[in-house]
Amino acid sequence: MKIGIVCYPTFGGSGVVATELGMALAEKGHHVHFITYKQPVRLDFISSNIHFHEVFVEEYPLFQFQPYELALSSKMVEIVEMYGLEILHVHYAIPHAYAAYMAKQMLAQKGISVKVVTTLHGTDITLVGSHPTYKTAVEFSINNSDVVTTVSESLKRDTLRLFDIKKEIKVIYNFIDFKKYPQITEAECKRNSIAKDNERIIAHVSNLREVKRPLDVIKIYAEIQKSIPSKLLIIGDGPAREAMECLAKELGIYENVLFLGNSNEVGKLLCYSDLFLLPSETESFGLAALEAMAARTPVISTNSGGLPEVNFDGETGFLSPIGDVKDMAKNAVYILENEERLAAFKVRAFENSQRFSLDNVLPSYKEVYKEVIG
Ligand code: GMT
Repeated sequence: MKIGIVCYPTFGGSGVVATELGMALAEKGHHVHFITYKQPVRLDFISSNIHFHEVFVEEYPLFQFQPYELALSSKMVEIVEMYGLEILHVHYAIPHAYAAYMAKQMLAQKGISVKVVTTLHGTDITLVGSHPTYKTAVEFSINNSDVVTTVSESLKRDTLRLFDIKKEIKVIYNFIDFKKYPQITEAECKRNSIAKDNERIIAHVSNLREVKRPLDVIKIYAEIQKSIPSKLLIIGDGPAREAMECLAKELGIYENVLFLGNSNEVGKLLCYSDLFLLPSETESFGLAALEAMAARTPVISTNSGGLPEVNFDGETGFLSPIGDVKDMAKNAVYILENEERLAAFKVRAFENSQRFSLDNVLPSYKEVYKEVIG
């Protein structure tokens, strides 16, 4: 098949899933064309079937905001025509689904048919997409896609609750390509470069936006380290970083918190970790939690959105109500205070992550593509 993939090229989960999907399809012999404004951060040109087409936005002094959708839809038309693409698979509705609809219409005028598959990822529905500023256009683009998928049952329910949807929505969970996931042995994982022998290592990975409740991460850790000697790794960067640093200083724990910034090697960094914190306000799936579990790290998270579909309470970690810092800290201490208990949680976290392997999930996307192109 010849597939165009449109996504955000940054460290966010939707871009990561789109990139991994494209690379997996290319490895299976499909021709995959990434169409976006920058080369996706996780994109490896591992196969001659992978192509990247940069969307260039011409700046003009009249524009207060650059018309990216226009440039994107023009690029989609160009690439579909040039390479005979059969499918445009757009990840994240805003503005990709809308731009794909426009591209499809422009191509139809030339007698060229292309199918649009839209994968909804989370904030494109729950936070941004349902805002009155965008709602009409997002609803229209979802209803006019040929196939719509969501990354969890919870996101499907949210989409049906927040929009007037006339289409069937298929749930296809996010996945991990375990082949690429570093299976680092304990000996290889040089924990003592980060923490002393008697210290536990706790991690958080996100874009440090408000929706992740990043200050709760610091507050939970402040509680944990009262009884568990430990270090906290913050992987990722974003608007709340300074506030997190200030709070850590205020609570007297700053020297135990390591801000590591964005990384392309999350898997390797997680090999150091004993526990993962994800106290998000909302999370359609929580790819970061899955990546943690794949690195044998139990997860302390909220019970919001799709997190209960990924993290099983009392088995792979614990779920708590949003903002309940005390409960999350209590659960974290329960896991960390006992060596055998921690080991059992690590095993179960890893075993559960296997449900979301590339081999289990890729066939669902291939089925969708086959159905849509008939
Ligand atoms: O979490 C973010 O703000 C990034 C966002 C994205 O689109 O890059 O993540 C969303 O998509 C991920 C991949 O499907 C999901 O794992 C995240 O749970 C989801 N984020 C939210 O729903 C807040």
